[in-house]
Amino acid sequence: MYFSKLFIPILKNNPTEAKIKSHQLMLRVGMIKQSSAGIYSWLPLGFKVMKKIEQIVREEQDRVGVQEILMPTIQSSDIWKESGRYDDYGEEMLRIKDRQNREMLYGPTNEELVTEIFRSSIKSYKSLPQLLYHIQWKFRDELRPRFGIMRCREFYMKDAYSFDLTDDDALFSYNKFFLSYLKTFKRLNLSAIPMAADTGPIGGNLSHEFIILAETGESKIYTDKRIFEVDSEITKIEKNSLNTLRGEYEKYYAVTDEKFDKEEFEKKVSENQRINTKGIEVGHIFYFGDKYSKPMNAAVDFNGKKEFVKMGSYGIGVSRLVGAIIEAKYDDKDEIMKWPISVAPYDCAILPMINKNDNSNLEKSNKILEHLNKNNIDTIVDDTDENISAKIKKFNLIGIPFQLILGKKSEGDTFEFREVGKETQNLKIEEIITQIKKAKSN
Ligand code: 5CA
Repeated sequence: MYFSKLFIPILKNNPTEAKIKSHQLMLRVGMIKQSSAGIYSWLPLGFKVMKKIEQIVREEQDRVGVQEILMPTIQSSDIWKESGRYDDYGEEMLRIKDRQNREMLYGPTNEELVTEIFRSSIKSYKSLPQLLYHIQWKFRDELRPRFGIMRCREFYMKDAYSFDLTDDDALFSYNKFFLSYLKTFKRLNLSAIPMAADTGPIGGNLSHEFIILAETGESKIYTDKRIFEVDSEITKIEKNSLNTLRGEYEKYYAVTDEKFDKEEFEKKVSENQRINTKGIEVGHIFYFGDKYSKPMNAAVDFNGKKEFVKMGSYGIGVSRLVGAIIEAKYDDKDEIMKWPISVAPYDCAILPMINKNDNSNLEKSNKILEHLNKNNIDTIVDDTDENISAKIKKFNLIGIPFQLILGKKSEGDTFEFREVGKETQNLKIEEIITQIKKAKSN
């Protein structure tokens, strides 16, 4: 792929309207474009990253047996009246009328719709558990949309829903998602910590937010720093091991603002272990029993007895994660971004020094490009006539993890090559391929 042919509208300077680094960088390198307050178009670079995140989220849901569906963005108000949330949800809900004057809405979340789908087909406890998810746009008319795609009005979310017969089974489902979230965030190269959280308009009494620490985050958190050392490695999904895993985290005090109790914090956490900072909520899981199944009459037959199913819901902010990764990885002082290779828009950038009357480096680039592509290394060539230091500066911002520089130092069959932010090496093409492949397989 050639840079000059791509739609990557780079800005010379940081846009002044952006207050945090992820918002600045996303506008600066042309990942997104605002279309109205809190609503964005995703341009090729940003969209590529988001799609890769989405795919990792999907694979980790599939791996634990959650079934993918796709529900619409527009919902009927009827089911929300049944659950009682139509009035409760307030002004955050975008309400629409169709030409028949029917009250519709743009879904801010899907508990009602998925319950309606479930109750229309599942009648026996033998079909339980049912675990369903979709990845779909949501709309919340936030009072103060800000920080770009971090708190916006239209955003992309993975939301999953579990249906079980008993509380005990439902907690097993909850713990299953708990583990799968730890794995998902690990694959995204993020350290996201589960913290006891408030349930807000979703409801229920058990809930965890998955938080990554960041000064620019909007969630205040209070935690024991030993929680960062808990080992999340569990391979078998069994009831006991899952209970133990969640227990390992719950040993340590870790809560969000609404759950904070100063006395408890000071009693449970010694002064030198206390962390009181801010974080970004990238996921949120809830257990709410029969909060929706009862008013909406979603029940199964259990040996002749009618049982309302026990439900939970599990969200990941797929679009927010793009910004969250930038907050975690971007060094805005030196203006260096490095995407984790699992979500990078390209694996490698070839940066040739191009002189007016000499096309040789561009020709070399084409050959290397072909070679890398054959090895499934997604590569971009900067074929513009900018000077080499401008190209390096630009690609340090774009954050492609590997750079192959065709300048003075690349001679014969060795090339100047580096992982962004690390020392430059002189390597043969085969060595370069091995290094990139190794990074991709980790
Ligand atoms: N139905 C439940 C779980 S599926 C639910 O809606 N949970 S939520 O409200 O916590 O949202 C899930 C995730 O979506 C959050 O953890 C956050 O990462 C993301 N999110 C929520 N609101 C916004 C927003 N305004 N902008 C960007 N991402 C958001």
